[in-house]
Amino acid sequence: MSERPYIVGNWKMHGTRAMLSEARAIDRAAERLMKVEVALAPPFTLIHATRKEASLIGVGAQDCHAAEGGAHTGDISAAMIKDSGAGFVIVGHSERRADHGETDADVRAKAESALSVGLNVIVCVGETEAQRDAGEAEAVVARQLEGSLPQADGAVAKVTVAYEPVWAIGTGRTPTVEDIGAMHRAIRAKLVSLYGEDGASVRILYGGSVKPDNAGVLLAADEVGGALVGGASLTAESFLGIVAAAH
Ligand code: G2H
Repeated sequence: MSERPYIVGNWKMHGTRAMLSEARAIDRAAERLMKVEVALAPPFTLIHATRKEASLIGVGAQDCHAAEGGAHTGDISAAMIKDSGAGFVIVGHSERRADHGETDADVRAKAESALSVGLNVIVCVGETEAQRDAGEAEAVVARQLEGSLPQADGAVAKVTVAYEPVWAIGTGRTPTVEDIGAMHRAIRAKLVSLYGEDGASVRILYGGSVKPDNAGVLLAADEVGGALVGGASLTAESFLGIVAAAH
């Protein structure tokens, strides 16, 4: 596993060009924080400009279509994302699974399309509150990993997994460090069973209400290789607070 924690900001459907100043400030600080790998996933409309403004951090997209191109009004292909300057794409975020009915098979197809054009992928998984209450959290996540992870040759080297319990997203609630550790260990075991020993090197991020004041504790949980950050990535000040906690 890479030694450096990976902290990724997911701006979701936030941001106009006025927010590029935040990306610039994050990029400037990243120069001083080389022990952490920092990346932002702005909306599609800001990928190119963010890449131009920020030269040190990674820049990625929040989704892609699985097809190479064609009659898919409003969609964006992996090749277009790569062409706009991105280096990775997030796939299978629970908001996409819920808002757009994306299945594990859809997520896998998107991931494989992204890999085929040379992008890295962050594959998101996570249980709902009802599934956790029913004691099904690990089984649900295992099923999502089995169905969503790309299987193409060499995929393992380009994949990051983000564990985001749906009930912790944007709610201010987080699992305990013990629960995060237990889930991340279960994800690690599944990665090794799916990918063989290379699965031991895949980074597993935690996501869901990560803030500057809880990041240190959450990032210290077992097998946590970084964080996928939503709300707290929207200003340089709070995002850099998380980056500093990972340093
Ligand atoms: C989880 C996370 C970022 P937030 O979706 O992907 O969002 O940090 O706002 O809970």
